[in-house]
Amino acid sequence: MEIRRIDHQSLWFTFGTPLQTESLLFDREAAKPLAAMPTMPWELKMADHRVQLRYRMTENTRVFGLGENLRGMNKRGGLYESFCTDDPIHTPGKKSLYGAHNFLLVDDQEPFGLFIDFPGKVVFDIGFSEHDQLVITITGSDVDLFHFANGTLKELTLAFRHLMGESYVPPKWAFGFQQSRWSYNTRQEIEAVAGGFLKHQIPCDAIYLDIDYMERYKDFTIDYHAFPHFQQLVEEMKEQGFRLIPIIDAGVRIEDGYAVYEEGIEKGYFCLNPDEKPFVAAVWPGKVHYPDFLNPEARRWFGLQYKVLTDMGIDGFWNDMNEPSIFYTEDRLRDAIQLAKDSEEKNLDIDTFFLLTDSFKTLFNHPADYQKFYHQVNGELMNHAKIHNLYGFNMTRAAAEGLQEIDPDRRFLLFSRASAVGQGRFAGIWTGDNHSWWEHILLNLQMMPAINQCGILYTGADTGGFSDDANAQLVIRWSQFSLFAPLFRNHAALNTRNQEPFAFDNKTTETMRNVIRLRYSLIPYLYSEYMKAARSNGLYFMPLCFEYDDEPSSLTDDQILVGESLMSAPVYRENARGRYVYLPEPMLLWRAVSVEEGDLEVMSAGYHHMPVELVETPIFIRRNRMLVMGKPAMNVGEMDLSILTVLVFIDDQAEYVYYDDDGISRGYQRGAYSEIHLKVVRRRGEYDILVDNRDNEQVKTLRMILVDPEGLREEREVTVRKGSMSG
Ligand code: MIG
Repeated sequence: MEIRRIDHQSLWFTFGTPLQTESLLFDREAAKPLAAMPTMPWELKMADHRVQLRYRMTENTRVFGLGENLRGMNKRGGLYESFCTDDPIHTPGKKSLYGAHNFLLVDDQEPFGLFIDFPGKVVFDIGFSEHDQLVITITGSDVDLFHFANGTLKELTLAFRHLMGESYVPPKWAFGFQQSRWSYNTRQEIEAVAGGFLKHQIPCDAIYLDIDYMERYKDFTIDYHAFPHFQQLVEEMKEQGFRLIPIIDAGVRIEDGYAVYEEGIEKGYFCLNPDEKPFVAAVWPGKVHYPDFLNPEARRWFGLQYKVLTDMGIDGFWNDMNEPSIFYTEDRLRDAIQLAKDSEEKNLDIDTFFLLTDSFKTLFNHPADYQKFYHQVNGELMNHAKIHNLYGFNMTRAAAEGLQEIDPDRRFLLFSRASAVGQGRFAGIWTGDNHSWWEHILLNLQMMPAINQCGILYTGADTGGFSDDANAQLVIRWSQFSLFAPLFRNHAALNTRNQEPFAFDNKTTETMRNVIRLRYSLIPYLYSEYMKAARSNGLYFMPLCFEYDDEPSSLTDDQILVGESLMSAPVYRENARGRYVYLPEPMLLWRAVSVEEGDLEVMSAGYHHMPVELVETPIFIRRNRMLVMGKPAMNVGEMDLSILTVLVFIDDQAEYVYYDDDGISRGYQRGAYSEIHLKVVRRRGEYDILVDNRDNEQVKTLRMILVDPEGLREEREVTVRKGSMSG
């Protein structure tokens, strides 16, 4: 074991010779070797080719992190397995979802963070087997481990994020509303959906193409029967304000004459059997090979395939099935069929009957199938199970790097289903196949901050729920939460009820129009917060206890902070006309009915029952903070940001840095962005407004709405030109 100190907060332990996962990027040379083992809060055990960490929890210990996972924000009481899994039923007993996010924060007298840089399975038993024991079992003995200490939960997260590197930045239009469904099957259906948004005057920036746009589910092909003149469709849609976002699956269909397949075979870019023939599994296209994304050449090859679509005007993608999902392997299916044949004439007893049905039921993503194939890593064959959690990561990295090579200065929308730590540098994620269940609104909220802690900032859930049928109320309430998420996308599964904003009754259409317009009005703030978080390795969503020290804040896990000014406390129970909220300090509640309407009410610190009608979105503005809003339009590109409304809840002094840029290029990395520094001081009922607008060329009008702790409201209009001013 080697131990090094990276900085005053971060220690690095190496066991054996770990694979370089590239989850973290930092100056490894600068880390200083330590001669002796420092005193650590946890105990270490190494046996049977495993590394195990054990920590004794007190009654008050809380554990945060673990990214995309089930249960509440405090992970205590659960058993979790990091092993990227395509599990479409997110019930509380499940141990793995699509991501492997091995970062956790132990909130105790002396808080600490741990990141386990290991690409195989890791088990986190957080007081599940024994209520006071946190046990982390790493299924291997070659691992890098990072320990973070000397700071608050927020500081420890930032220290970890600092080692990971800057998070992915999507184009600004990706903050617009997005509509998806599995599938809009034809050109006509896409045009009808776009027409629905236009007819009902509901803003929308993107419409999704699920697997049926492809020819026989072959990546980088188009089914021209269903989508004639595809490129023209892409252009027409763009003229109407909609971008089309196609899905890309991990598996490559085996089909003679299909160029991607043939080239992959020729160059040896697919995962292999032990006999070094390409491994075969079945997914949507039928039999496929999996590209070996761990091979840098294969990665570049696959990434450049996206050009087929970008050449036709496509600006964004979602990568799916990249855990990778396996429907079945040939031999496992053969065994199941054989068992069925053998059973045919028999009088099956209970055990043999279940053996038979299970042999079919367990075909899907069978754990043993992940041990059947190999990658080429540094010239050697490496078993997939050992690096499983890097697969989706490297597929997404392939896409990101390919897109960057295709068009170096352009930002593309890109998000993935499977993920691991480090992937946040390349793309976002969506949280996969949830259900149209009320419980999943809460789950969505609880996952968001943990996903951010792992460095993935661009994220959101299938709003309205993927599987099962949604009713209007669910879609509305869910949207009232998702309007705070960077990725605000309504998506539903095959054979479920339509759940587009205009798929229900007129009243619902009107409410959804208001909710989505509200989202657009928040984009100046949401984008500003996103960009600041991305550029400073900061957080966009946070649990209350990351900002407030009091006990109730650390117990609150159905409310979250959105950027530095807002708190969201959505209604997530059916038929509820309100909910309980906890306020760690006085806040201004805006019960937004629409951009233009809704009561403003100052709420005192403490617990409250808050009435919220179905048409109302509750938005909390923290004390001495500001919310910058713009005028909504039918899409992000059409928004006129020369007039901004700034809602300020002010006790004595509020400051805000409003960030903006061109939203499409990488120019911000070279300093091409603007910041307006706003400061409002309230003294004896008088306001001073200070504006510092160093780099902004545009003239802007700021409509300042100032609300004091008594709820007294004043309005000011400030015209901002280049330079500093006060008013
Ligand atoms: O096995 O492409 O999570 O969003 O609609 C299902 C069809 C495959 C799973 C994705 C979902 C998508 C669906 N896909």
